[in-house]
Amino acid sequence: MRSSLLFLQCLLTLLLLTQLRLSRCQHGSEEPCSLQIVVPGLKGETGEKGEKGAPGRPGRVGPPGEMGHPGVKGEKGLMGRHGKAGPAGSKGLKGDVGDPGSRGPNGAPGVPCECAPLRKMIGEMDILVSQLSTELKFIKSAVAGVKETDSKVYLLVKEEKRYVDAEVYCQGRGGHLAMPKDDAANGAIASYVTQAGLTRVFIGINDVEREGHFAYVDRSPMSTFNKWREGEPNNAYEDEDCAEMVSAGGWNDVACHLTMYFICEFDKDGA
Ligand SMILES: [Ca+2]
Ligand SMILES: [Ca+2]
Repeated sequence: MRSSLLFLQCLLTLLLLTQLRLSRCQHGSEEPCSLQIVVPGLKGETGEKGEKGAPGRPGRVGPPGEMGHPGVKGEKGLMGRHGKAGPAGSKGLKGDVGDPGSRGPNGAPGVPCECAPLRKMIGEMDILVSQLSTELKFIKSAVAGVKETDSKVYLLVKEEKRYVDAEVYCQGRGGHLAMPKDDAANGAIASYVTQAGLTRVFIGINDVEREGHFAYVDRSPMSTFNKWREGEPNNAYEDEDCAEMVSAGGWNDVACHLTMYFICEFDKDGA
């Protein structure tokens, strides 16, 4: 290494001397230009060691080193801060029905209705009418012994009277002696007589005004309907101008001066 440096120094010195000689020739000296070869002298003695030179410039950056070995796992760090809230999730399923809540407070009092007393009165009257109807029905059937159809009320009067007096009695109460004008009415009267255990009662039929031409006691004419028994009316002894009903419902003309029980009839509509 050291010898190589020395050789390189000698070579450089020789080259420098050659150039110096050439430059003198070109600058027009009077002497003819001739090429002289300078031969280096003998190697001198080794000089004294020089002083330490200034530090050299920093070298170039070297290539990256190899990847190191993985280090030992460190200890677990402290818990980080809370992250930001995530997006809302999807809607969940419907839950079960909850328990009933407690009872709420009472509402405000309502507005008093003026018709309330009237309703109460009507309600009480309805009850009263119902009671009176029941009582009247009882009096009619059990006490007075009344029988009735859809349009008539019949009353058996257990007082023996002549025909004329019986009619006066009935008229005094707003009616007449019973005037059966159809099977329904005749049947009702007949059952009434039978239930009373009677065999004969006066009814409102007579031929007082004209013999043989019977009419009802209110002077209304007789229709085709009649319940004359077999062989009646016979005007027996030419003295039978009034009529009676026997228990089976048949009619018979009898003397008006006889006295017997009788049946009054009253219109339900009061006419
Ligand atoms: Ca007669
Ligand atoms: Ca007769």
